[in-house]
Amino acid sequence: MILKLQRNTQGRDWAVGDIHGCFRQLSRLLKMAAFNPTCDRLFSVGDMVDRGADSAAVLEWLTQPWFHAVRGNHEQLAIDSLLGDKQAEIRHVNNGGSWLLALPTAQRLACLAAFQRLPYAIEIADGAGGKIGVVHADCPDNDWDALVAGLENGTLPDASRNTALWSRERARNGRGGVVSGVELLLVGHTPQTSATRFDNVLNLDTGAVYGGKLTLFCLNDFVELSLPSEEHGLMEFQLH
Ligand SMILES: [Mn+2]
Repeated sequence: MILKLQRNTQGRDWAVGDIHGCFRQLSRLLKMAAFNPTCDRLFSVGDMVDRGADSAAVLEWLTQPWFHAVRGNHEQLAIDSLLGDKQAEIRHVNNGGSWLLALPTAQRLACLAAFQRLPYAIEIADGAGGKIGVVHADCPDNDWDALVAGLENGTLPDASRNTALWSRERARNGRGGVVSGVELLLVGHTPQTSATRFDNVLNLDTGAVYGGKLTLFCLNDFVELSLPSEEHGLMEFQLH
């Protein structure tokens, strides 16, 4: 599954790093950005849920017409758990997913349906041949067009799917090479101190749920905007 969109000509496009249930923080950050839901759009690099305070709010966010997300490994664990995979359920709970089991059945099923609809990748075309890609962890084989074709044809190998959801190679090695077929690839998954660019891959996961910050990136002018986590802000306040 892949979602293909055209660049927004009516307003601004923003992308946000791993939210992990920090939806209140995201709301504050969107206010700072003067986000306008009537014309702007927001893209999530996935891992919207688990560990943070307000994971169940994901259902409300995913119904907004201006909010588009790719699937993260945490959404995949939730899907596998909800489909009855006991090992996935244990792994999910051990990774901050107990909120899901506490939900009423109707909401659990709504999460399953909403997460199963999440594409593995989003492509935003600028109409002049330029593309921005969004995927949770990384683009397999540094080949965007092959990823898109594999998703469209249903022929993506499991190893490539795992790379898209789980790989940390690029963040660990510092350099993983240029991804062909896109001007810029937006990812998350491996927390960085600040939004970090490896070749044409920009990692927007700045560890909001680990006391870091939540980061927005504007696709129109490449401006970044970050908000420290509330816990971190409180600590600073007490120290002064
Ligand atoms: Mn992840």
